[in-house]
Amino acid sequence: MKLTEVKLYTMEMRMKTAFTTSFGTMQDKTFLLIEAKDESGVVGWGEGVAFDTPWYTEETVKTSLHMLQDFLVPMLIGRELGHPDEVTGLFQSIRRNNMAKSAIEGAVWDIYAQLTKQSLAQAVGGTREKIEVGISIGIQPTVGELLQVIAQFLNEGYRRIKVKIKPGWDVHVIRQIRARFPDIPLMADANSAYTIEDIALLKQLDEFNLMMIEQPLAHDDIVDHAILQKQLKTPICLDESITSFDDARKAVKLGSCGIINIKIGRVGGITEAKRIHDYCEAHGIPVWCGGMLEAGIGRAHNIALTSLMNFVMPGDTAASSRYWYEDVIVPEVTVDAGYIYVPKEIGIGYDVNRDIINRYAKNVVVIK
Ligand code: OSB
Ligand code: MG
Repeated sequence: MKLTEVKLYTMEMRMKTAFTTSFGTMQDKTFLLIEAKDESGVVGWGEGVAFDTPWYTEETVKTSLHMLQDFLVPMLIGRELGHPDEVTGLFQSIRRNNMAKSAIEGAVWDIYAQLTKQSLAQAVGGTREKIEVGISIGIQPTVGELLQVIAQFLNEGYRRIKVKIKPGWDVHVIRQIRARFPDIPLMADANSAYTIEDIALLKQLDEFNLMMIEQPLAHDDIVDHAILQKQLKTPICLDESITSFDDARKAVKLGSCGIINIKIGRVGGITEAKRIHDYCEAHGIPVWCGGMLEAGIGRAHNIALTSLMNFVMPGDTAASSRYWYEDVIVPEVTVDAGYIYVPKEIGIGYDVNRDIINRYAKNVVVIK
C-alpha cells in the first residue's frame, strides 16, 4: 500500500436540528473529508471529526487541515505501508492532534480493507452482524419538549436514551424523565460541566437508575473522577478524558470509570481504538462507540469498529436521517428496530456520493 494523492475537502452541511451540549450549540457543521488514493488506483475515505470551535477538544477543522496538509499527509505520501497499524507508529512523533491523525488513518484502513477484499468491519476484526443503537439528545428549551423528543426516538426504536446535562439542567430534568419513562435504558452526559465540589449534586443522580454518567468532571481529569466514582453507585463513563490507550489503562487502574466511550477521532484512529477495546475487554470494562455528529463516512467507520465484541452497550451512531437531509453515502445509514446491520461489502460498505460531496465542499486541497 502506498498513497500517491490525498484530497482534503472542507465540507459545510447544515444539520436538521441544532445540537446543544453544556459547551454550546451546533447546527451548521464544518468538517473534513479525506480522499486518499493508493498507487494501485484504489480510493479510501476518511472523515475529520473536529468541529469548527475547540469546545469538545482543542482541535478545530482549521487545525486539522493545517496538521494534515503540513505534517501528516506528507509523512505518508510515497511511503510503503504493510498494514494500517503502522500509521499510528509513524504519527507518534507528532503530539496529539488525534482527530487530524484519525481522519487520514481511517482512509488508509479503507484502502487496506479493499486491497485485502474484506469489509472494513472484517479488517478490524469485528464479528457482529448488527449493532445496538442508542440516541444522544441535546439540551432542549423546556423539559416538556425534551420528553416529546425522547418519546419520538423511543418510537423509532432507539435502544438507549442519552440526555445532555449541565448545572441548572440536571436532577430535576432526570427526575421528570424517570417519572414519565420509569424503565427505559437512560444515561446522562455532562461534557465536563461539573467539578469535584459538585459531589453532593451528582450523588442525587444515583436514585434514578442511570446506566452511567458520562464525563461529569474536567475534560483532562482522571483523578477527581476516581474520587467521585468511589462515592457514586452509578458507573462513570469517560469520554473526553480518554485520548489514548495509556489514558484508558491509567483510568481503569485508578478506578476513574466503570465504562469507556471510545471515539475513533478522539483517540487518534482505528488502531488505537482497537487497542483500548481489547484492553477493556481483558479487564472487564464494557465499552461503547460515541459519536461526533458525523456524516456518512465517519458513521461507516464507527459501525465497522462497533462490530467488535466488547462493544456491549448501545452506541451513539444513529441513522443518517437523524442528522442530515442528505448524507454523503448511498445507501444512507438506517436503523431497523434499534439495530444497524453491519455491511458485508468490501470496504466501508457504502458508496460515496460524489455529487453531494462536491455540492457541499467549500474548499478542496490536493496533495501529491
Ligand atoms: O459528548 O458524546 C459527546 C456530540 C458532539 C460533541 C460531543 C458529544 C456529542 C454527542 C452526540 O453526544 C453524538 C452523536 O449523536 O453523534
Ligand atoms: Mg460525551
